[in-house]
Amino acid sequence: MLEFKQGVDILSAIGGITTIGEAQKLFKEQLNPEHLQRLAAITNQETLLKVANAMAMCTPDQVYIHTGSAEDRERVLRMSLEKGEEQPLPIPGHTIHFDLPEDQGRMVDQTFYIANPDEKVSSLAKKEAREVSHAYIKEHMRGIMRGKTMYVGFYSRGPVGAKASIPAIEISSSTYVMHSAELLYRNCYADFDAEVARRGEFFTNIHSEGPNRSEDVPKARIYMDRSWQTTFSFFCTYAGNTLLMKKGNHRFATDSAMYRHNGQELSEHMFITGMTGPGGRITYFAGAAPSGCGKTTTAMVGSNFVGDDLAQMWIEADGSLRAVNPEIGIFGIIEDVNQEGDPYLMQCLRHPGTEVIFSNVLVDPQGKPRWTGDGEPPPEQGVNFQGTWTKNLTGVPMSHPNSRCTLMAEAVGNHNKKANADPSGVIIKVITYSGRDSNTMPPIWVAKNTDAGVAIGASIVSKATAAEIGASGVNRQPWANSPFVATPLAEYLEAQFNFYGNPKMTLKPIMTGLNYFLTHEERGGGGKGLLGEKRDVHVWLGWLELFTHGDVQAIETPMGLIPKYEDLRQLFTSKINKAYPESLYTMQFSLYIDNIVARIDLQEAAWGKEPGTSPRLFAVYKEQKAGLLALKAAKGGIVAPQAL
Ligand code: SPV
Ligand code: MN
Repeated sequence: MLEFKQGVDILSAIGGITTIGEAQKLFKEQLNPEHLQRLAAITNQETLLKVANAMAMCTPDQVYIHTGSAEDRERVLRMSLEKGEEQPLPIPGHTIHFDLPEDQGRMVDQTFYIANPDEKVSSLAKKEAREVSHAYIKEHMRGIMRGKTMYVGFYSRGPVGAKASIPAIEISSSTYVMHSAELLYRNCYADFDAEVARRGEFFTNIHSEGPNRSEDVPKARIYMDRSWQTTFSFFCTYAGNTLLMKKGNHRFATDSAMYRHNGQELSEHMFITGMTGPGGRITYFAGAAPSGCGKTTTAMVGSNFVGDDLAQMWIEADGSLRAVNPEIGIFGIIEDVNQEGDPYLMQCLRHPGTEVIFSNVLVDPQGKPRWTGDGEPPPEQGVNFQGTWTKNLTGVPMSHPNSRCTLMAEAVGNHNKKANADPSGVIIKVITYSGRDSNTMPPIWVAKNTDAGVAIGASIVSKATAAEIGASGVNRQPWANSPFVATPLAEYLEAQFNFYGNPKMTLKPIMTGLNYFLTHEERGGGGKGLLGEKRDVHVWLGWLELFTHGDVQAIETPMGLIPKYEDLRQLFTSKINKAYPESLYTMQFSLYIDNIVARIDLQEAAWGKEPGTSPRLFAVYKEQKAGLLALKAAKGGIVAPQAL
């Protein structure tokens, strides 16, 4: 259980400002008249105290209130180029930013939840006692912005006025971080007060890169003070560690859903995208996948792409499941993005017309950004996050596997800007969960009921990802959200059952598993590597679109419903003009019963160690396992879909 506003408020304890009078005095002393006037538009006292205490703690030379205007955006970009946090590239509006070599992904080992005594956190997360964090932040963040400008922006995580949108303050001395914030989030300077009043909460984020030296990275920390909904981040620049409106606040949004709106809201690590079906209907999907498992690619396959990373969901009065995207931009992994798989994104990355920040890619001598899997022959040489790179450096990739591109979603050809701006959200009819699994689950399966759907989310496993420093092996990744769930997993599981099982949700989505990573080697194929390719996703999503409207039927199996061959064959032809032999279907959709049972056993054992896990989850596993074992007794260890 998390208690809000409990324990020492570290920010105000270090800043020392407790009254609005003291805050106003500080603003008058330190802000120039223009920025003082800008700040006067914000009247919420708690907000002003956060800003004042951040100033008092970090002691910047100047304070810049970012209103989100075109002039402010240009100014921050110019500052970024002057400081060297970004460098211009030949295509107008394109820049390159390098993070330090030690700061190329989320620093899991240096990321902590600040905890009060007796506060339990997830078995997959790290916590630190409040007084320890307090002392560390005091030691390193006091005066950290001396000689620098502090930028302060007021944002909304979601369309202004949407039920599940939450306002947030971003404070940083990094122009790269503020530039990214403007591409990824809605500046809501003018609406901030009203939004805080409507939602009854807001998040605060304070970051400084400090001197930006490799030698300081071991001292870097990413702290989430959940009780006070405030993040502290220092000695790093990688956006996953610094732009804490993204994953830092996603963690707080998860807390808000769990402890303030349990059974009514969920905050998920999910894309949102719409697929066009017969008659031009648009069906919206929300899908979870661990970092680096094709989430952005899946989202982009939609005809009406909304978001690629996060979803704020709630149950609307009409009984539907609604979702908004807290973001307006993409901070996407760029490796393997190429013309064939990602034509919309490539248009933005290779042609003028879009503001793009490339990070940690290679820049060739002509100034062209290059990355592994971009579909062109590698250059002879260039400069990357480690310095000079040449083609004959064996075993050293030209770009970091977690290199990224940052751009506004509206630049992408299939983005539905209107849907992403609508405070009513979109109605979600399909929920998908994916992992990275070479041998067990088929490309698609549909849960028979919502409890079985919750179990699919609870059971995601994935190979390690480049987005996390030091990660290796195969990890459990419940809902692909576990890196961002602070709360004990059993409590989070309960919130999932409460949400999808809520009788108020009368228009329930179908809940499905997706797996793009089956290999020839594991499924008895004659070839090498993956059984499918990126564009097959059009078919998988297309089938789900039809199924949710009752336009195709499915085959029942003990672990859920799977498609019929003929329906898929037709979709392969109509959607991507590709032959789909029945032998491939059989390899993809046969039940490898021992593998599936082993997967269930692994999940049962892992969840069995989480105190208080709902018996509803074990009931699903038990029923599936019994069904699978009976099927094995009747038909053998590998059961082809045609035999069902
Ligand atoms: C992810 O890794 O899931 C991302 C990028 O979306 S980060 O901001 O690093 O979390
Ligand atoms: Mn993500």
